[in-house]
Amino acid sequence: MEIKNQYLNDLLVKVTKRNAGENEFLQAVKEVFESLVPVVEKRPELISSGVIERLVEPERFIQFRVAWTDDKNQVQVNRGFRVQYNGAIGPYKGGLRLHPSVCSSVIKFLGFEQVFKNSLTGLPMGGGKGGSDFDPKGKSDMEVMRFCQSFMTELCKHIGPDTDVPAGDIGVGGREIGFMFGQYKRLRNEFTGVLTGKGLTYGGSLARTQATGYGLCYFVNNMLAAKNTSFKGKTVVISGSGNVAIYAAEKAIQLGAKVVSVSDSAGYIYDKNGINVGVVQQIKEVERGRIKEYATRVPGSVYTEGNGVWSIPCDIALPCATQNELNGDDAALLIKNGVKFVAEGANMPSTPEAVEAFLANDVFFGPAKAANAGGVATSGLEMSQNSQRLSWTFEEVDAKLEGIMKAIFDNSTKAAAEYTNNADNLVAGANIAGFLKVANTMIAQGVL
Ligand code: NDP
Ligand code: 2IT
Repeated sequence: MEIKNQYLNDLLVKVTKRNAGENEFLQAVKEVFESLVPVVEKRPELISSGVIERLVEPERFIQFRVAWTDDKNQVQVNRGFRVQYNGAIGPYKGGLRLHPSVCSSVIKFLGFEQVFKNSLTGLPMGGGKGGSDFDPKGKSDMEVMRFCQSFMTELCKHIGPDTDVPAGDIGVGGREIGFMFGQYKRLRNEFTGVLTGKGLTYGGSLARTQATGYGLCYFVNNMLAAKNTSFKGKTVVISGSGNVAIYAAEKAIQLGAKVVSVSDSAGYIYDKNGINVGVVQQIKEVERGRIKEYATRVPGSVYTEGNGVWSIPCDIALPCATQNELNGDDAALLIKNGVKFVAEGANMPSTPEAVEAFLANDVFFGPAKAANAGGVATSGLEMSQNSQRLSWTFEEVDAKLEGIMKAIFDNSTKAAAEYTNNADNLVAGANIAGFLKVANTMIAQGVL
């Protein structure tokens, strides 16, 4: 489908040629361009300043070899990445992903989206992302440590507390951040807040572990309130069983909902009595096992192989695993089964066909850039605490997070109403609100 603006359409053709085959990246760019149609029509100076041409080209893209030795003394080689996508409004900021599917397209789509997401948080953070095709599954702690040390030995040349501050993402949690922080400190002889998601004894923030999942539910709470309802008594389907899924489930339950599913890349659990988050945490956070185990421990729950989690009837669906995990057919099934709210904990989990189906069928849809921004926002709060050499209480951080999610919802709604006459179009609203702050700043700073 063509974009209904000649300039944006021509630019997309150029971007498609220049980034041939990078499908995830092109998918993310196209979605933003569709949202920007009314913006460039209203503000032609955005075209003459070349700000959109500049935004689709990362400021810096670093790729490097990561060699490490496994437990059998065999040398292994992985590919490492860091994209410093846009630094207009603050130091580059964004997670590191360790997953076999990581490639330049995945890193660039994540970095591109991070620019708008970080802008929406209201905090001074540019956008970046990184990672490697290293697969942590089945690796020993010492193998993970040797990989992380080798990865940081190169990455440390490019990052710093005022330059670029990485954090976690898929496959990167407290263990990996600890190994990377230790290696950075050793190589630079410097104790600084160069990473977020750190342990509490060396500069980590309370509530960062919970922040993405909790933030997602705070965002959904605003969506529900706008429709005069709440989480109370609602049935929630969640995909994934990692960091985001676990704390989304915990908060949804606290707010009165029944969460009936979790999943991993092998299959999903349906628990009609409501998911027991403690059991999921034991399997995933402590044992690093497979979600299939849940069914052997919780009577009445059922495990099914494959990606059928979206066939479970629900009021609210929260995709919290990975990109393109919810396609047009899944969306049609959710709609048929009565879903009313969908919000993205993962980055770009819904395909364009799925998003289109939700918007066309009156499903209130919270896009990733807005709905999962609580994680990076709390990383921003961790950076502030590190700068002050102070730590705030859990309650202080959690209250700030809730306030930030409300502001993101309000700003996205306002931009949607102003540019599309439909305050519920949060896809357009989040893209436009996130974009305008970065674009205006880039224009103010000159041609760079
Ligand atoms: P985790 O590594 O903690 O968990 C990832 C979960 O997603 C696991 O259950 C994993 O299953 C599943 N998953 C990963 N890849 C696939 C795949 N290809 N197909 C099916 N399932 C898959 O990661 P997070 O919870 O941190 O991240 C989940 C999503 O949330 C990602 O999209 C991430 O970018 C996004 N996000 C994360 C933030 C954070 O602060 N951590 C902040 C904002 C967004 P399996 O174990 O089988 O691989
Ligand atoms: O996608 C994301 O926003 C993250 N993985 C969190 C990034 C961060 O810097 O906390």
